[in-house]
Amino acid sequence: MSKHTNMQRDVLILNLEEQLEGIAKDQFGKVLKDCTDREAYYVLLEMTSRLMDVTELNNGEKKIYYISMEFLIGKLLSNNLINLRVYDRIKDILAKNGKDLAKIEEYEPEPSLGNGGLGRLAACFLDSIATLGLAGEGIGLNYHFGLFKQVFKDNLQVEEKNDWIEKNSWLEKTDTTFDIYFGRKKVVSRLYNMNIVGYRSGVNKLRLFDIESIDEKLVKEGINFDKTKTKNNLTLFLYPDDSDVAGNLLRIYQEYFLVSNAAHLILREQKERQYDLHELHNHAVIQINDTHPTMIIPELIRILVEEKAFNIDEAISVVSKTCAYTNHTILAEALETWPLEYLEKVVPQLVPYIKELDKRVRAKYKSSKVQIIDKEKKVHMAFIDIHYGFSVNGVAAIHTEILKNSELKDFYKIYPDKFNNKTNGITFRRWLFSCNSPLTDFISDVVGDGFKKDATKLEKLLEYKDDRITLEKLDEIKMLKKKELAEYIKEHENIEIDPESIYDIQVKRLHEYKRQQMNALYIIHKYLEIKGGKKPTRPITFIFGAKAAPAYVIAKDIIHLILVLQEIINNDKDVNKYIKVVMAQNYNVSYAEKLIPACDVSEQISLASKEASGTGNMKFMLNGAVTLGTDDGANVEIHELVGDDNIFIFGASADEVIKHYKKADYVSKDYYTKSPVIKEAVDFIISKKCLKVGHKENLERLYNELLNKDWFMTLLDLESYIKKKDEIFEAYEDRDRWRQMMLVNIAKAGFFSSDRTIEEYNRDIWKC
Ligand code: 7GP
Repeated sequence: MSKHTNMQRDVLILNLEEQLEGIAKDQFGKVLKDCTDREAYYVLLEMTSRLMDVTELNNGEKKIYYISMEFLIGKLLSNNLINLRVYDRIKDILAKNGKDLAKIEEYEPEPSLGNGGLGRLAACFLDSIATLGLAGEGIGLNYHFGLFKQVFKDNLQVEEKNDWIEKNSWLEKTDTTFDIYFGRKKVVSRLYNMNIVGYRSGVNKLRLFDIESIDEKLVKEGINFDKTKTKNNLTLFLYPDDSDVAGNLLRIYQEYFLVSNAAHLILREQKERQYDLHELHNHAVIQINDTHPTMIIPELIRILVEEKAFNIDEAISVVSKTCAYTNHTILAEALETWPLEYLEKVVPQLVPYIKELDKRVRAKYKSSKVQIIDKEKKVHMAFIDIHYGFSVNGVAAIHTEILKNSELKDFYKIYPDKFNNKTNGITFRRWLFSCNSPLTDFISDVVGDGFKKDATKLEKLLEYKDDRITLEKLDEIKMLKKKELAEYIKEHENIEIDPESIYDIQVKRLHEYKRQQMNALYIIHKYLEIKGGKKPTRPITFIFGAKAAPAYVIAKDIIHLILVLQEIINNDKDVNKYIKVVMAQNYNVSYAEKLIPACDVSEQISLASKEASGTGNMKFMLNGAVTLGTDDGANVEIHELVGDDNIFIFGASADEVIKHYKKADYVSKDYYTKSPVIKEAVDFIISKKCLKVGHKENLERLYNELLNKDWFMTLLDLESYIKKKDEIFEAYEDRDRWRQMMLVNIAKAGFFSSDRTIEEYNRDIWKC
């Protein structure tokens, strides 16, 4: 079989041009040259799918099942071409036919099957698992409209559905269907597959489950739909608005639908391979991506007991040896706890098993802090994972330490050996080779292309730290990418930006702890300085990209403030020569691929202790941006790697912040009253100027929030942020020094390859 597939593959690759012409003729009755870009996209889609179909499947005695409610995979065409090693040839053939791959790619719809970090990490992991030749699958849901599409109207975020599924796509409909029961209510699922091809390696599958009875017409306006019609709405959207009970229940329906399908699939595969289910842990390892898929634990136990004649002790034992849990956040509100009564409503068949798991914990441990079901009858999903999984990992060194020493301290005491750290990583195929080919090619010219398989080889660049030609070339590539971005922003946002200005970029989900509001306050400060006659040495372009959860009111108010500043500043002739503001609309993976290579200053300014890791920080560094950040998440490790001279760190430490929370002694108003600089910036939010273009309700709410609550301590760090930010902009003027910083950041980014992360998962947890 394998020799056969290899041969088929070689034949296809040898005749790429002929193949493409053949497909163009079949599908559109034209030669490739005459196809529109959209048609060319479908031709490439077919060609690439054929190539993947004849690439060998990764195989192994033990398989990894990475279960996640989110896989933020992004567009796939370029990435697949790179991993199949035909990218350059395809580009050449297209060029010969007067076509540009970048333009063709614009026609590929972006699947939006994730919110942010957690979902994008899952996608990077699938790429690395396949690349390392490990047999592993992602299991998730096929949301028809994914996460919403963001548009700005009247300086406010409006949510629309993102209709990403086309007739021809990477999705492959399979014959696999399962009956999934919610109590006595049944829905029929269907499995769709996507191929995930590794770099110079084999293929794995992403399994996406859908319901057969979906009704897209349920969506009325924007993203509003009847949340109670579960038989028809289960896979319409990712994360329904969970601000009401119906939203919460739907979320539980989705979670159970995911894990029950996963359990059926895994057990069916064990049977096909004729493995003894008592040995499940030797043939399968299930990585639970945050708490959302936690119900896989009681669900597997239930099936083993009710359908496979296990006794309960055996079932619990084997499942506990198979499941491992990753924690991605310490924000209390993000650690899921479901009212038992909700679970009783949605999945009554699981409740006796959850109660049994709880009973066993109670019999062993007296402390109320480790009980699965608490006094208010809420089920702590993470606690199920920790008690009944064999591994618990955080996603950056400092995050894992915080879990061990404060957030999950009581569990660490019981199970010290379960806890381990796996610092996140990113796939360099997407975040360097594909999004920044000029930089990739240049690095290959300088140090050879060994870094493409072993990212730590990037360190060889350090030998060129004082080489003027290398440094100038790096700068030239940055300028090229900045110009490309300026064109894109002109086209998509209708804002003109100056490639000679410093690009200061903050892109990530909108959340108070990430502190986009602090960045906005700096911009206000700068604006007022310029108005007062103090001009920056060089123009600065402040760029944001962020979606706010539809029900997260203050996050939407922060977007509003940024859009208001964009309008005021960009239209003010005295100021817009020096600063501009861009709030990118509908920030997603494709937009990130354009923004990141063009960035000078990477904003990573979360309140220390709150950002579990961050992965954008790694992408920026890899593309030669310099970080302005707090000692939080993976910034700490970036700081250690590049040293004090190549990063700009400010603000309170994680320890200080944790102490403030413990003592409850942070009062934002004190900072406001004491500092004229802070007061002036905060007051501007409700100034006449802002109220003229913005909405009173939103701006006043945000102002009051900052003054009277400020749970994520914006004002605590604002002064040191302003100081450091002025410093980094000044540092940019020492062009030689800045170029060296760029080089050091790129050279030290190798550690953050997700191939390294996955090797560690495999070495310590999966053992495949
Ligand atoms: C994110 C974390 O906020 C981010 O710091 C981390 O880099 C990323 O996961 C990957 O580990 N968390 C989420 O995106 C999320 O949804 C809630 O967490 C459970």
